[in-house]
Amino acid sequence: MTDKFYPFKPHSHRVTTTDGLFSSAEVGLANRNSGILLEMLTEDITPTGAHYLLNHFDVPVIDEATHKLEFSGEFESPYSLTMAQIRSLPSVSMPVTLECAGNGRAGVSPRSHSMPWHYEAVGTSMWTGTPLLPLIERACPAQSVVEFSFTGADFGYDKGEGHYFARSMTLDQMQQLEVLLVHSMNGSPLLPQHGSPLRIIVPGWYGMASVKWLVDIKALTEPFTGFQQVRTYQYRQTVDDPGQPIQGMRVKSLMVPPGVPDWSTRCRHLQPGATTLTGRAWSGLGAEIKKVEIEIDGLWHNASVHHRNSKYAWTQWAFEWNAQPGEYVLRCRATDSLGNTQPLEPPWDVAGFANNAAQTVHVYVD
Ligand SMILES: Nc1nc2c(c(=O)[nH]1)N[C@H]1C(S)=C(S)[C@@H](COP(=O)(O)O)O[C@H]1N2
Ligand SMILES: [Mo]
Repeated sequence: MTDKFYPFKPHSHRVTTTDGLFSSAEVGLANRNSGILLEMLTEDITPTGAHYLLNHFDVPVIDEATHKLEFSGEFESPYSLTMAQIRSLPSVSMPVTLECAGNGRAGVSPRSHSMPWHYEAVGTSMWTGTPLLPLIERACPAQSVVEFSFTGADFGYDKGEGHYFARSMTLDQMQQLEVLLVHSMNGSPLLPQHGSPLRIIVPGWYGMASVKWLVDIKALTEPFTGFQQVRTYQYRQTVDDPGQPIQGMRVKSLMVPPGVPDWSTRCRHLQPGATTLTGRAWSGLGAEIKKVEIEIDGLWHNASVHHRNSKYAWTQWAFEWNAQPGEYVLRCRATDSLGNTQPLEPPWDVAGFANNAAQTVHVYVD
């Protein structure tokens, strides 16, 4: 549907950047799109029910018995696959950390009207499926093909444009990132909200690339111009800036908030003495975590960094703190193998994307 015939035009524009309290529409989004519980950062694999969720529109309910994946567009041998055929293909399981590009948006000021994440839009699952590239090659893309679009079954409106959620990638990108066609999460079939029965997982990139409820892979002879490719998920300095496409995750770390919370203020209370601060760190494009530092009372200390269990999974870190009575603002920041370190202040982006500023945790040692 084009903008011209869109009947809800007066209600279709997005509120521009805002500050202060969250709007009721933002709270509505937050109630649908839950985040990880930070205490689950102790686990290598996030329990499925605690993995964050980001759904733009409504969850489509798909019957796996009749679902088909189409290879369409400029292929010499287009074909389709049933779920039974997909499940019988060579199987690969890989732990992959996904993070939403909007994670941290609530910390960017003024912020854009969208999902108001604080820190919690991240998680790691054991994804099972089959490598995507051989399936694309089997359909024989025409010589003139430049990229491939991935379309989900979910339809909705943004900025007045009706569209199915869809993204694109080139063959080179898919090859470098070992993109998987996925039907299972942590050993069970995908849940409806995580893309049942079929999605892709794009390791190393922000989550928007990992299209859920996948119905179609199209070979294109021109770059894809779908809404989710060009009208959002771009780093923009101003609203008129065409922007730079968002791809790899920026280096980031999070800590399990130590101690126990106060129910209403969420401030943390801790007993004095030895306590282990721990959390996770990750980066994009398969880069390794080289260093995690913890700030206590204005001094930065090196945490110990454990080994990750896959090129695309987060790393655990830990630091022994002898907590003395007082009030503290703790921070953690990671550095990756490409030399990138988390900033202390949020990087600026019009839509509040990819805010990887160091997390702060306020604690009272009683
Ligand atoms: N079809 C479809 N795929 C989608 C989305 C969506 O709304 N529709 N959201 C994307 C975004 S922005 C993210 S961060 C991840 C979230 O995956 P999860 O909900 O399984 O954690 O899915 C991506 N794939
Ligand atoms: Mo996202």
